[in-house]
Amino acid sequence: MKHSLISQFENAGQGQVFRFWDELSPGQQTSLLEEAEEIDMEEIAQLHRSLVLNSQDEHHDFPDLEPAPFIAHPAQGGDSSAWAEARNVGDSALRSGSVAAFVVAGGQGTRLGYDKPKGIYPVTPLKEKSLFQVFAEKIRAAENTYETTIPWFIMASHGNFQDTVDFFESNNHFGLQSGQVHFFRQGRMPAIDLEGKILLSCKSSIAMSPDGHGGSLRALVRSGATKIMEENGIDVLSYFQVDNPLIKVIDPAFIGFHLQSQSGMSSKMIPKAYAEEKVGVFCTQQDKTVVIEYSDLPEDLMHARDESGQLKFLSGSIAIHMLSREFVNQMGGAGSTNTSLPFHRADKKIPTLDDEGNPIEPESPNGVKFEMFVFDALPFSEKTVVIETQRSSDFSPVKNAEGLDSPHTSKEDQMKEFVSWLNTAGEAVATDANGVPLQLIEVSPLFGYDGPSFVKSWNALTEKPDLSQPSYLE
Ligand code: UD2
Repeated sequence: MKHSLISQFENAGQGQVFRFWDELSPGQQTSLLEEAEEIDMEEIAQLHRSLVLNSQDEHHDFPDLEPAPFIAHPAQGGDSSAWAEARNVGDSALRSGSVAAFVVAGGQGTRLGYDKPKGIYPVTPLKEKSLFQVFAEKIRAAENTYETTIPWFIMASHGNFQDTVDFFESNNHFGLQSGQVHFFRQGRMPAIDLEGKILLSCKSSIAMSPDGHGGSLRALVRSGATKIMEENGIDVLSYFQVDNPLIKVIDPAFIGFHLQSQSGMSSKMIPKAYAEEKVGVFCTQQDKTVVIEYSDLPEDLMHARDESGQLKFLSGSIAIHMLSREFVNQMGGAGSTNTSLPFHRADKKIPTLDDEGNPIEPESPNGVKFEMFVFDALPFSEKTVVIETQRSSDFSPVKNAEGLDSPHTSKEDQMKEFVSWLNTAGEAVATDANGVPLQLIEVSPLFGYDGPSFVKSWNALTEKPDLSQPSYLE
């Protein structure tokens, strides 16, 4: 007898998913059915209608868009007493153990040309520590400072989950307790062709891909992460992306501003370096804070300038957020209201099969993937706050193999920050014209994670290293 799911797919015009059914082994049939079960066919049909057939829906014009307000950093004229107060609030929250870290690590790292989970990628200048190790050590450093435990939630995708878990296990969780590191999988969505047909990647498998970092909100709820938070008295999640080794994983001032404003979701911004920089932009639309992704921002707005000649839409989103547990529950499907994030369309080259089962390796996009973006949750947060941060101490992502935002630029930026801490400690360091030290320098987060913590450890050293040689401070 035909499986009822197969009939459902046929009735929805998606019978092609099972066209090689009779050639499959029983094990392959089961796994194909399991994938098919994850798919909401009504949702796929609706996305095909709205994002493919009526694709002008994706190209908005923004008549009422204004730059979003933000709290300026003290180094840029912000109110230093307000920052000190926020920091105190954040310090107390950390000491009381109500903060956890959360990294989204489900992306595919295609631009970097790396086929392992991106968190495994070596990024530090001297020791070649992986991204995951850098984050783990920053968490441990904060734990030491606040005499607390900071749980860490890690979202991986179906494709990289096991490799991610294995990497942590084989490295003893980089000194964290295994019980404080919580891994979970994000959801996935099938790719479709332009006619709306779900594509196969091989005879026994559907072309599924991660549902975007916006999928993290429902995955946090579905995986039980928000339950774990509740049981452990965790109220806020410090959200960051896996590609940014410079991130302040734990930032008391940011935590403080978030808590003071009773916000569901808060964000950090940096002034964009140039108009076309590939970061979203914080804007206000009908009294709500929104992020408009760089690819959606119309050219004229991207280049618009204010009276002083500065970019009008200056606030770059660097994907660093604070999320309250309650807000995650609300957005992730555990609340009483049904709030879901919109999907965005990405046209991709999707390897698939022809009707005879021969593989097709397309040379131009042949299908569409769907992703949710976490920043689309911002307008759902009743209150929200955007604070300014400094690029030099929070943002230098590794995205491309070479050029901008590459391992090379990120290592240089890490070393420039280490040099600035050494300078604060009164130590002169020989650098080139860009401030990059002439010899490799690396500072373990456990030695120092910002100016003050570094200076403290530096002053306690009985023997200072010779900085005219490659130096590692740990
Ligand atoms: C993102 C932002 C951009 C800017 C920039 C800063 C979007 C659409 N754009 O650009 O505005 O803030 O970052 O660096 O987000 N990920 C998952 N699951 C997925 C997809 C992605 O976990 O299904 C993770 C991925 O592992 C990475 C992060 O999300 O940590 C960012 O993904 P990306 O590389 O696609 O984002 P990017 O660089 O286009």
